[in-house]
Amino acid sequence: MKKVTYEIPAIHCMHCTHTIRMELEDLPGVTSVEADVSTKTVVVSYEEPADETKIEGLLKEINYPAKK
Ligand SMILES: [Cu+2]
Repeated sequence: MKKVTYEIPAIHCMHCTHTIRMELEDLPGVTSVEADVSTKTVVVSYEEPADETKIEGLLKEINYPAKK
């Protein structure tokens, strides 16, 4: 299992982290998502078939583009 941390400047409240968590957890292979409002970071644990390209693509699609 792999783990990646993203900085997401667009996070500003619990609603944002909730949306991000729901969307990422729907991505096949994503096993856990920890989103933190105060640090604007999201830690994603994943395995195949998920990969960083798919995770980053999804974040961009839902308007929370990641800075790594
Ligand atoms: Cu928000």
